[in-house]
Amino acid sequence: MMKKLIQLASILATCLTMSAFANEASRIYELWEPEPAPNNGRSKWEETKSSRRPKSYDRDWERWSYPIGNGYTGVSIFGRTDTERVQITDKTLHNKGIYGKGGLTSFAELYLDFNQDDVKNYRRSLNLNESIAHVSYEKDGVTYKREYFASYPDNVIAIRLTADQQGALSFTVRPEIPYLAMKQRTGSITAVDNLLTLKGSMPLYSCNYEGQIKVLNEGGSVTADAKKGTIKVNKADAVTLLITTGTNYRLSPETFSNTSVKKLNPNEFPHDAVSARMQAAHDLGFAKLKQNHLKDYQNLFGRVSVNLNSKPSADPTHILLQKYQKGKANNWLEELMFQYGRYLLISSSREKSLPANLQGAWSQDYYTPWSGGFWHNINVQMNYWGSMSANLAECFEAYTNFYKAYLPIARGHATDYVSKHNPKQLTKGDDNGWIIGTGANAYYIPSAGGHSGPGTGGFTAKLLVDYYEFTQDKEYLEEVAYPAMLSLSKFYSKVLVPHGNKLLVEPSASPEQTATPEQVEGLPGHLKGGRNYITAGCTFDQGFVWESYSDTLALANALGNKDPFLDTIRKQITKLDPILVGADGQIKEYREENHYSDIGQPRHRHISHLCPLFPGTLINSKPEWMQAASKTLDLRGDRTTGWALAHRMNSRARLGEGDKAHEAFQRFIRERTATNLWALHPPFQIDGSLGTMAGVAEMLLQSHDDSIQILPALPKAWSTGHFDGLVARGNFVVSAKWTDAKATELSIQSRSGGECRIAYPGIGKATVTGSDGNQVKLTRDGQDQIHFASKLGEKYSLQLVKGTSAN
Ligand code: FUC
Repeated sequence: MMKKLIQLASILATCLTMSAFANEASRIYELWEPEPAPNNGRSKWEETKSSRRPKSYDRDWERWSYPIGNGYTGVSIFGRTDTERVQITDKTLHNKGIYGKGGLTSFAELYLDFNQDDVKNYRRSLNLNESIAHVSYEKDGVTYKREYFASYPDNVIAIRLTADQQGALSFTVRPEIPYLAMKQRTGSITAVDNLLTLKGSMPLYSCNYEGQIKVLNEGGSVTADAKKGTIKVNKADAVTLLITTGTNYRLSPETFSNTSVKKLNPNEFPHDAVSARMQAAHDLGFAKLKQNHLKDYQNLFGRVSVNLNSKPSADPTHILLQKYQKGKANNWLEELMFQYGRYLLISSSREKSLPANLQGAWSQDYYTPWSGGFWHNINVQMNYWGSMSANLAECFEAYTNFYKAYLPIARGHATDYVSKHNPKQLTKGDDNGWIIGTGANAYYIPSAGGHSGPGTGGFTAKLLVDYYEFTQDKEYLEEVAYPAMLSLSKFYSKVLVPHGNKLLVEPSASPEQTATPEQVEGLPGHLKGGRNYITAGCTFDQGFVWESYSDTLALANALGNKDPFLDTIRKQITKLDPILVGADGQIKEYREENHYSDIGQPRHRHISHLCPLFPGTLINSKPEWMQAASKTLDLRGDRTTGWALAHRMNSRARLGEGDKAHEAFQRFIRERTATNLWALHPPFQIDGSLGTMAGVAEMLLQSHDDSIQILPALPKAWSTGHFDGLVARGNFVVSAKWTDAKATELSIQSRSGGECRIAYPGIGKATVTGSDGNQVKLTRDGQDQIHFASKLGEKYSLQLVKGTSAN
């Protein structure tokens, strides 16, 4: 399905190397420190009911370790010289988790005992251009080096240790199965020749796991200690460590629907698969593995550059961050954060892996905060907001596959939901659509309800629609996006209840907002569990019904589909009345609200009533609603958590408020970013990193309203710069250069053909040439918009005329 896109992407990559911004490729983005990550250990392991910070919390891991990953496996590297710690997460390994419904838990720890102190010229780094972590230092006149990477194509972790003197490498390889004492898993370690095997099971869901570590020495010797489960390397010249992990997990409807121990087949073991991968990696050897890894990774990472006229900094990352936190603006750090977001997405979400979870692919925990799941009331969606615009649509395929696997369960949930809340609307069979609620994980798919209304479904489906709109993949439209939208719309049509001449979702809840009994006294809704206000027609739910209906109609149009149900949508969409402006000029969160925050916490992290602004589009359609959204953001304020700042940043970008979007980004960096640049809620959650990455792209390029908007929310701080390779809906790849906030160069590659409509102040006077240098026939829609019929694969340059407002 992606083949055509990938082919075009590589054509484009070639074009970009020849482009005016060619030297961009030489900008190296790296995180680095002159010290190893500290490793003071975790807090006590005992079980806890705190979803935010379980007792296995490990501050050093969270703030200082460097993450690498290949979608399946996440690895955290400390880079130590006494005892190196390499913590390994396999996204499929779950214990019962914090809520008893499954939760991510650490797979393994790998310790390398070097016992080297007082080293000189120490440096550790994480190179984002190559996705390789490095450690180097000197000890007793010998220079030691290490490289670490996680390969997606060969599904293996490779670590290479070298020294500049022969026979200098002596250390013990000592793996550990964490949290065995907690008795939720069994496990043992064997050491035979040069192979360590970690094996056991997680009886809760019959999950069998295996990890293998192969120690390949060049020179010297290796000796296994069967009793201790370790391997000793003695006087080697160089060593390659290969690590493969696996479980018997299957992404399938049965895994979600089967109950408890029957979720997986207890008689199935990953041994053969893990061994075969190890053998294949061994046969390839380190150099070829690295070559395969670079080819795969750089094809994705190398597609986009963003240059905000910054000077690369020589400071260690924690100093760079500290200076920024003390108020020193730094565009380099902002660029680095953008590329780090892209790096983290590639490292935690690949075509054949599970999607990026709440912590991406990294958890050293016994119980990962919030179970390390796929949170569907904003977090998992935020993980993918930037996937298409930042030219990483392939990474979203992980979510599509997840969606396909959970769809039968989600259909069952829809039938149950309608029979519970609106039984008269129930259709026999399973034609009641589908719905997913908030706290999903690799083994469990919840229904909507509780603290978040069924808008969670539309929130999710927006990604499927976006995937089609960005890639123009017709097969996806036909097989995934349109059926998903039609079916979701059917579900929504059954949860709408007439209120006068309006149709309102009932019951309805604005995600996680909490109200007091005094606030809701005398109102038609009620407080659930004493906190969440459950009512009819919250903006979050009404908004997503509107978005889903309108997307369904648009996709039906693209396909020429005439399903009779579309008439129901056409009738109902006019009665949704989703956006209401209150007495303070705010977008109301609840219909019953008059003044801002009559109901709910005024500074709540969620801004779910602004979802029709971003990622939705409804609010964008009316200037007075845009103004009300801006007012709402002012009232809500930016004193909030990591991911919540990312939503504010994207929302401000949609409003064209570049400086305010930038302020949210700055606050995110100052207050919610760890020294390894991970996003902190706190604790660590990947959504903030990926959401702000999307925010940068959204500030530079937008395409939600049928036109490609160039530099729609440029802040003063970025008044000069250029970008290459961002993607607009319609599958257009855009490059732009600007000085003093005015575009000077613009080029567009059409990856799917079709009408290309570009909006920019003064662009009406521009001319467009194709790759042959000939002028293209175009239509000018006034001063600020042009459009032309683009040809598949063609690259166009725009000549912006001096003297217009564009130049
Ligand atoms: C949502 C948020 C919380 C947290 C959780 C994982 O429910 O409201 O703040 O991020 O997801």
